[in-house]
Amino acid sequence: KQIVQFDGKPKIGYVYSSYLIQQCNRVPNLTQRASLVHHLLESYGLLEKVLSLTCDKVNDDVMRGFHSSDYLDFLKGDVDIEDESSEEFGLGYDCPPLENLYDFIAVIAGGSVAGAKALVSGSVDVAVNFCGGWHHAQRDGASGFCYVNDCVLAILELETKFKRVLYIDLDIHHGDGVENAFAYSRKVFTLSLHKYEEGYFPGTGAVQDVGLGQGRNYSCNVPLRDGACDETFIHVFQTVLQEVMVRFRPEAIVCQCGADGLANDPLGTFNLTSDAYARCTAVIQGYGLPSLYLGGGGYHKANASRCFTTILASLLGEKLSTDIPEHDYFDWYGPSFELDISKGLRRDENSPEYIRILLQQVLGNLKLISS
Ligand code: V1S
Ligand code: CA
Ligand code: ZN
Repeated sequence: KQIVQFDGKPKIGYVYSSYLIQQCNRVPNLTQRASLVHHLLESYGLLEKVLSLTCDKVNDDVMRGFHSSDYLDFLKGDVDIEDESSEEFGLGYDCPPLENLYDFIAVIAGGSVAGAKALVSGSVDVAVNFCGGWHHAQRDGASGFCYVNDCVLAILELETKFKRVLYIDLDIHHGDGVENAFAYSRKVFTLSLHKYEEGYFPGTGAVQDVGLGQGRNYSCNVPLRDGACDETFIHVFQTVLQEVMVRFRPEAIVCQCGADGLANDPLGTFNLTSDAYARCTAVIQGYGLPSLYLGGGGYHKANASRCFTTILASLLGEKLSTDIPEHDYFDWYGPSFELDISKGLRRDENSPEYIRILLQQVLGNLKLISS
């Protein structure tokens, strides 16, 4: 049973600063996407319906709440890719040495921490930062286009007020950095749905991986096969989330909305449309808890932008016209110039039998959460 705790419409905060967008536009393989997203939201008039949350760079103390001093000191120096320590700290193929890396990570972290602070102060019920969601960054190194784990830093901020925080990861990749950060904790429950297959990045997230030590049973992994379609994804998500909510009873939620599960994503192999994402976020919204929604992957930039826009509209309870309004980035949305994304032709390899066994295993694991 869903309990709605907001009185009337939730107050939604949108994290924005021009510097955040400018820096987020530099993320490898996602250049310019942040501008695309911001301008599509604006063109639909959605930014008039949210509270703007400004943000700044986080200070060193905040950063050291998760990342190691060695890693941070390394990023503050002149990163030389020829240097041995570059590899040690994860800089290289997926995470090239961007200029002024430390300023970059400080503002990327600042966006999600600003969203979390607004939830802690109660100035908003829901916060959104599509420039966040960099879930692979580890305590002591960059990984998979992620140099700083803003998801972890935002959760740490939420923990100052909320006793139990649930992290949900909708990106097609396993949310390994966040899971590792809280693997030993009972205060943060991590749930990731992802493609899991040999050779697929990052290679972790088996259904048997449920957390460590005191935190055993407080991590949940839902490995899926190629071609996952909206119906499969929503069914699995809703079923698992319901059980997590009842057993873990979170006081706040962080949801990474990586859009690389969309059909035809250059790095993904699922077959989702924006509808799957909007329905998952609507399910979360139905629980009425303070929630922070972040971005993440999504390498067909126009489609990711369509998806994030559909998510925010759904959170606001707004219905959008499928005709993309004319604006500075309009050309990116051709040839359809429509908001809706059609599903692809991939076969859903998640057979009903596979899903039945998967849910049996996952729900079995969740029964072991101590209440
Ligand atoms: N899949 C994939 C992929 N593609 C790339 C890539 C593409 C173009 C480039 F110019 C540079 C890199 N890297 C990868 C993956 C990392 C995916 C990160 C996803 C991030 C997220 O969406 O979850 C959140 C923002 N990296 C790898 O597969 C690693 C290698 C294993 C690939 C082969 N090389 C030679 C070594 C590293
Ligand atoms: Ca995921
Ligand atoms: Zn991803």
